[in-house]
Amino acid sequence: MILVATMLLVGTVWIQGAFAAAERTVTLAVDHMTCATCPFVVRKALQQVDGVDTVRVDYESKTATVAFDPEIASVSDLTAATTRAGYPSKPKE
Ligand SMILES: [Cu+2]
Repeated sequence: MILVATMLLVGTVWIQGAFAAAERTVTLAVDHMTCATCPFVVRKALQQVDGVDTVRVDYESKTATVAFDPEIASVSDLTAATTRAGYPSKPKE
């Protein structure tokens, strides 16, 4: 009986762990990207935010797609980071 309870407990912890590791992806519409160098600045700014995993910036569509851990970072952390770098952004609809 104790063994079953322990297994259930371990199972619960494991599931919570899996949830905590779940990433969220958001696409941001980024302003002021006027030349081909801008995406590198935007990408660097986003990569410096704690909890950010991958960043893909697309100059053509003026967007940044960011995969991040929602337990650590929020969308507003991301938009604040690009804004500080000179590129205001907001979640794309
Ligand atoms: Cu530029």
